[in-house]
Amino acid sequence: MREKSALFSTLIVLASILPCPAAEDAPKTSFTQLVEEAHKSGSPVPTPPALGPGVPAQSKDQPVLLFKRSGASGSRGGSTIMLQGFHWESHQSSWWSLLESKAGEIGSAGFDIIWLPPSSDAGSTEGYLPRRLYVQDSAYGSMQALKSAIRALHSAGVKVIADIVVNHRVGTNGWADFTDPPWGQDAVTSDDECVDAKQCSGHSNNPDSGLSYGAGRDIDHANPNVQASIVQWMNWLKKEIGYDGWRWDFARGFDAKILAAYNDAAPPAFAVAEIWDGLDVNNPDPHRQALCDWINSAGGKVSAFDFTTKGVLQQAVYNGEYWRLKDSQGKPSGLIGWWPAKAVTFVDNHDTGASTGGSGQNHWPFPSQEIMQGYAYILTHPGVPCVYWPHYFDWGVGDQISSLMRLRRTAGIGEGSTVAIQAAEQGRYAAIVDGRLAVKIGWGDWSPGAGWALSASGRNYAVWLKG
Ligand SMILES: [Ca+2]
Ligand SMILES: [Ca+2]
Repeated sequence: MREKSALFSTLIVLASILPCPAAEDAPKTSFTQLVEEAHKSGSPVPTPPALGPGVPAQSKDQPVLLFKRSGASGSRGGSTIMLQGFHWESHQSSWWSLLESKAGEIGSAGFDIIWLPPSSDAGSTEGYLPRRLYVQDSAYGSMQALKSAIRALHSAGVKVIADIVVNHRVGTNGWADFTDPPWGQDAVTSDDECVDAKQCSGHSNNPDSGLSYGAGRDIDHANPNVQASIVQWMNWLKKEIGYDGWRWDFARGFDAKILAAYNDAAPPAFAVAEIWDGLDVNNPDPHRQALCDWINSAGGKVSAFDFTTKGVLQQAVYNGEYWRLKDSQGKPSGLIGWWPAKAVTFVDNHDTGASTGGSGQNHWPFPSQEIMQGYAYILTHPGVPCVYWPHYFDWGVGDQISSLMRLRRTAGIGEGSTVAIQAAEQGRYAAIVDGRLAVKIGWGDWSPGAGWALSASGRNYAVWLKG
């Protein structure tokens, strides 16, 4: 654990924000291209990209005065670690009961936060087509089982994050007959598919304020009745169900400023948004710039999953292209290189990776044989690392992940830690973090030298602590 004065924390935050370069064009790679890119494991080794120097930034919405370290409140000494507490096939079993039975293990492993799947009644068993928001009986179990699991997790010292899906909603019997809470059809955006299909008897005068989603009715978040209803529901989730914070699903789906207003009106211990844009792995800067811009738009109050780091890291591991992990300014290439305090890093999630007991989604998986290289990187680097349930509990590497988590905490590595990259080339990457921890991934040799103790190692990774 590190003790830091408030001023020092502020300086770290400022240092983290200022390098964000000015906005560039949003990446134009489609989701399909992105998936194809990820699957090109056998592709020829490309030439290292010539990245221009980042332009120091004065974005329109400087977050400096707005920013608060809300993430730290869910942490133990700033080394916050998160667990994604489900996968795509979790609905097949009594998941809330399983979580309750594992609560002690989750807490003692050192997870500060767990993210649960969407728990409202839904038109799909996974929960991402929410129907009756106040009905918390779902394929994962009953409301009573959910509340009981959350109580057990709280007793184990773990905060619980709800998956908030409000970009869209489905009707109770038809396309847009919303009950519990009741919303009129003026809750539906004017450009939703149900208007064209003449399945709504009415709709809002406003078009979507973000991306649309074809499988559910896109909601008009400018509608004051909708806004009040969502805020009331989220506060009920806190008070009645016991949730502590929010994971914002499909945050590209509507105006970030309204999302931030909801977040403010139902204040979380921790909040993180899913912003999953297409990535050109040979030019990742526009991708992480878009994450910075979104965080700024939301007033700097909500973190973002670091999809840039995920994409660059797995590409590096596929072909040994570890030069990808160092940007033109010598920093990490993902969001953690520019705004680490707002980055939630991960190796895979329920959409990108494999799931246990079924085919799952598996849209953009990390190379499975090298999964521990991924964890050796994110658990030794800044940001808030998020461990994926199947990796920890089902893949036989839980002990290795747990060891890395202990080293992170022992060395006091946290959201704003400083990375000094020692090697980034074909076959190996090495860095010293905060002067206390050294890490190497890849098959190439590297050692921090005298005065360091080898503290964890496995397939193509090693971690040392300063002696
Ligand atoms: Ca829609
Ligand atoms: Ca939308």
